[in-house]
Amino acid sequence: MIVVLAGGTGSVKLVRGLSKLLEPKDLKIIGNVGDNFWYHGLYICPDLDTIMYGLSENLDLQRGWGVRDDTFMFNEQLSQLGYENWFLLGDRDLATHIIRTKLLKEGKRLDEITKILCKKYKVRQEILPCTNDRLETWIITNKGPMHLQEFWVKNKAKDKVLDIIYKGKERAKALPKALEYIERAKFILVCPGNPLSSISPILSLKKLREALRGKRVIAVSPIIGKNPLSGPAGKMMEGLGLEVSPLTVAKLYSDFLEFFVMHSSDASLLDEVKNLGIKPLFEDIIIKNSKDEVRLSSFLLSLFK
Ligand code: FO1
Repeated sequence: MIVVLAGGTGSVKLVRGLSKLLEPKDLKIIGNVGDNFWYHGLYICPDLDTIMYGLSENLDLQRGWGVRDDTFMFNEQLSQLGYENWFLLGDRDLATHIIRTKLLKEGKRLDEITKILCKKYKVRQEILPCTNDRLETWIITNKGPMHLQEFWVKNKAKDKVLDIIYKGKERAKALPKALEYIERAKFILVCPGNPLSSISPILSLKKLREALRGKRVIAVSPIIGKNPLSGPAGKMMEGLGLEVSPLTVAKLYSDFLEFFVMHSSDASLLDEVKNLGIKPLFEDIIIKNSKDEVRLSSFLLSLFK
């Protein structure tokens, strides 16, 4: 059984690849909740939904989020009525948020709700939120603190990043089942998500990070050279005074990482990564289509045969 730590729109590609090579019971996904937020009275869980839609062939693969072939009448109507509409909720996608919010208001936990939604969407793999507690990624900028979605979607990442905090991390408890699966896993894969906003919220859960130490953990770099594969990782790293490089990611994960897969063009980092006590590997990590999803997934699986 393999556990995947997933966050952001890049993670779903590897999860989809692995799902084609493994029995559903052998693939457990622990999802980021740091970018969950309340919007117009609805509780939105973008990373959990992206995986759920990706595994049920409902994902809009072009955007990397939301439901394919969706329409945006609800959004247009909000705008016509003079309400904010900076976060696009597609008409089909809306059903997921309404059901989730209704179940939350009935007192169900986020892991229970995720299970119910996955069953409705006929997802056979288990998707777990990393915690049921409040854990939010906030960006401290020159314009003040703001939720990740406000920084990224509303303000288009134009503000200067001064710091990143994971609100609630001291009190949030890692989902016991997530810890159990990490313990039992043959290996744990850290997806090529933004290390600061998609993966670190998961790692900010003390027991979860501790559980990874001593386990076989492999990560795929979300950066090639100086360029993040997607999203605002570069801007965030620069804001925190970190070099935008796969090496920085290796350092961030160095207390638990066994293997780090980088793009073949980053081979010059071999010694520096080795010096961190991590085994460097070089591969074509660019995923352009479903063939690449399976190619990179089989490479990862072959390492633990
Ligand atoms: N990203 C955007 O850039 N603009 C949007 O309007 C937007 C809406 C949206 C709705 C549902 C959903 O599940 C994701 C959505 N995303 C949108 C993606 C999301 O903001 C981020 O890319 C993730 O949170 C990062 O993991």
